[in-house]
Amino acid sequence: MSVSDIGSRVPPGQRLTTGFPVLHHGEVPYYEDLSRWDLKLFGLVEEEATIPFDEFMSLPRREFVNDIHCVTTWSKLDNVWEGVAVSTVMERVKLKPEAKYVMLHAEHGWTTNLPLEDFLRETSFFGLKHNGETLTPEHGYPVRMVVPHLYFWKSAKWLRGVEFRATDKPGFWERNGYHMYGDPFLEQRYDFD
Ligand SMILES: Nc1nc2c(c(=O)[nH]1)N[C@H]1C(S)=C(S)[C@@H](COP(=O)(O)O)O[C@H]1N2
Ligand SMILES: [Mo]
Repeated sequence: MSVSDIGSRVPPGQRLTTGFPVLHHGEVPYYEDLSRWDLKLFGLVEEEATIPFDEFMSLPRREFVNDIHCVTTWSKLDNVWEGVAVSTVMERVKLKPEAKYVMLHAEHGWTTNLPLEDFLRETSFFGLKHNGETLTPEHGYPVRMVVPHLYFWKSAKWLRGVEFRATDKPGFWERNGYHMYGDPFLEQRYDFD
């Protein structure tokens, strides 16, 4: 790959890292009993669904390759993930027509918001492995959302719920000054950007 190709993949104000920094608010959850883990699909759906851990682990998986961009200015190219496609999980629910936004709910009540169409994009997925290794607790084990076309804070670690909503509502960082959408190529870092 030429240097100019790499240049077009790195959004303004970002620099490359080959490491995998760990960033979050609050405590890393260490699960002792995953039989109590589940993923809830709720809100504007005909019937809410709960997917228990064993069932989620047996869903068909795919490889996804992407670049990730953290609002704190690091970008990491060529990540290889194993994950479950959003379309696979969405087979469990039927959306009501009013559903236009998604709130992702993580452990400890952490949340982040995004438009439904960005959640449904073919490049968004439920991540289980990164570069060949099962996610570490620090990076979101057992399941994290990955939405690579938005700043990485939208990629909720320790995901436990997906809520379908008619209206947008700020999640944790969005209430604390971050942008409601967060396109890295438009440098939508803070709410005034
Ligand atoms: N549950 C949860 N998910 C989260 C966060 C968090 O605080 N809690 N932080 C976000 C932020 S700000 C970033 S940059 C990425 C960092 O992911 P990483 O630690 O795997 O690099 O996770 C995102 N997902
Ligand atoms: Mo972040």
